Amino acid sequence: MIQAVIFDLDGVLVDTAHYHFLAWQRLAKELGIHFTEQENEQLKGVSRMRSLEIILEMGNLQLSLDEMNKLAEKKNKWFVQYINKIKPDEIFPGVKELIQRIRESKIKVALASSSKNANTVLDLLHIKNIFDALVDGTMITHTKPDPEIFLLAAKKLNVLPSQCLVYEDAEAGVDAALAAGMKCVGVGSPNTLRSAHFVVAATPEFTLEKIKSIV
Ligand code: B16
Ligand code: MG
Repeated sequence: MIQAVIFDLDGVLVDTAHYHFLAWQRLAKELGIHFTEQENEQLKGVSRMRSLEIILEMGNLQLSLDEMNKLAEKKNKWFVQYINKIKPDEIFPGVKELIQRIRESKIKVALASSSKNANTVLDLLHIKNIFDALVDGTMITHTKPDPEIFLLAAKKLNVLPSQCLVYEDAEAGVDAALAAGMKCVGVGSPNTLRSAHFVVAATPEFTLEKIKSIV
């Protein structure tokens, strides 16, 4: 029986994944590297630095750590500019209601995002207080696909990993949930998320009734 549900943020609760893409694409363009939305799938869920490494590898570029830090900072500045315009109604339709129904049925709810900007996004969406626990990129050493982030969320909720269900839009996130020994709902395309236990096109499609039917 599922005792806790853990939500990823970018791409599961709100479309910040698109803003990450726009900021990385802008940086890639400056560096003369061609970078498509398809290639962006590899960046979802992984850390800022790892994302930059992947883009530099695509362009066969080798830079010093100092130069890389400056580029990562630049991308983050753009990303923060984009997300500062987020309004509370940008939360995906039906998501808030789903979280409320889960909580009413006494199942715990946590947020686990690799992003160091997760707190800002939660504030802008006015949803910080609907979670029993929060874990973000500032609290972990190893980013997804490492299971650390989800194991920490389970620990904070005081539940066993096997009693948790994770909602994830990233391949790296699905791998992290499975490595943590949790059940996983992939939100997005069955092609990219084929290792998840279930795949839906949008977060609320995996309803409370479906959560309760997991044995
Ligand atoms: P930041 P999630 C992840 O958030 C994003 O999917 C990923 O694209 C991003 O690189 C990562 O956060 C770090 O974000 O640069 O804001 O610290 O999907 O785990 O909620
Ligand atoms: Mg995500």
